[in-house]
Amino acid sequence: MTDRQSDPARQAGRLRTITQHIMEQQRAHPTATGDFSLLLGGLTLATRMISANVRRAGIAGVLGTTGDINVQGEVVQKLDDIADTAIRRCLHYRESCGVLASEEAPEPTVLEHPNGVGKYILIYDPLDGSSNIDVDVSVGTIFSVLQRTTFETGKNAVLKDVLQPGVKQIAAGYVIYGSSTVLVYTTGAGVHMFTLDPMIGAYILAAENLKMPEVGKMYSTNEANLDSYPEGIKKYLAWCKTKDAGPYTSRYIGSLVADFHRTLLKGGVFIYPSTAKAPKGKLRLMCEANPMAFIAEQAGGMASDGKMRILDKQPGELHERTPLIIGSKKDVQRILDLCEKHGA
Ligand code: AHM
Ligand code: MG
Repeated sequence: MTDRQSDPARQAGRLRTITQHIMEQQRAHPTATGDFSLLLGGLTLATRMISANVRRAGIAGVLGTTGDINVQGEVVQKLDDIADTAIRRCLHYRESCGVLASEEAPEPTVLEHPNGVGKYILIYDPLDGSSNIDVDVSVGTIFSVLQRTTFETGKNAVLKDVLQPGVKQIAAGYVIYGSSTVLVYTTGAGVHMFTLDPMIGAYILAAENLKMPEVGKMYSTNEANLDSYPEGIKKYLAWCKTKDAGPYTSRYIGSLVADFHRTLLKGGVFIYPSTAKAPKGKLRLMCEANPMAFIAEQAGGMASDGKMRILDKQPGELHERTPLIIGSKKDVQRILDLCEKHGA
């Protein structure tokens, strides 16, 4: 490296932050108003705050549970609560944001703004992978953005606006609080990845237009549930262990964000089908499966519930669950063929 290349000032000039990236994308779409960057700005601020809390969790005394049970019937961790509050606070005053729908709350919250109704709906899982918080394993935030269609007020009208299929998402993404804090997002024009530089507190572009390998060598599933998996999935997992498959590796973290992030970068497949414990699947369609499916498809991958494309599913309720098979195109297709033959 020459002196000129290693000069920190020159390097800083080459860095692209997420704000610059979003503005460039916006310029490429002349009809865009800037409202959307305002929304994403609030979200990136919130995830930086969450990241700071996750990094200091053991020192700041925020490990453990709050003692509450959420709408999903699950124990609320202190960090779940901190993450949800950070997102609400950072989005509350952004006029473009009209509705917030959290995995932690039973109903969507309509935001009142002095100058009218915000046009975007943010659906999110504030801290995914809660069971991993206390053991220092990667967790994440997942988000999906929809546009309001009716702008009507009243509980039922808002729900009608929120319950749109994933294909209508105008943006989706996640942040993984892992060995570094990484944000991945799409607005339907490719998948872009940023790393949080803790020294300057900004997300810096790491890769543009990410593509998932067409086929991978890893499968990711909670195999303890195998006995009650659908036959097609059982057949696939049996095949993965044959010489023919040549050989596959098993990786399961138990944080969707972390399992999906690895699948996006390395290829392979993540499977959470229906089980005896969770007959409709465990993962939430609107705040977990839809955003990941949008990213997977934009990266050249696939996402299905075993019978149909995730993004085409019409949600009947905000916290609806779904089976999820997501990852490299050829791996997902192989599973779907087996599901068709043997049952999904
Ligand atoms: P959470 O949003 O309450 O953390 O639950 C979702 C998590 C996913 O991150 C992960 O894929 C799955 O639950 C793990 O479930 P299991 O422990 O049944 O394997
Ligand atoms: Mg979750």
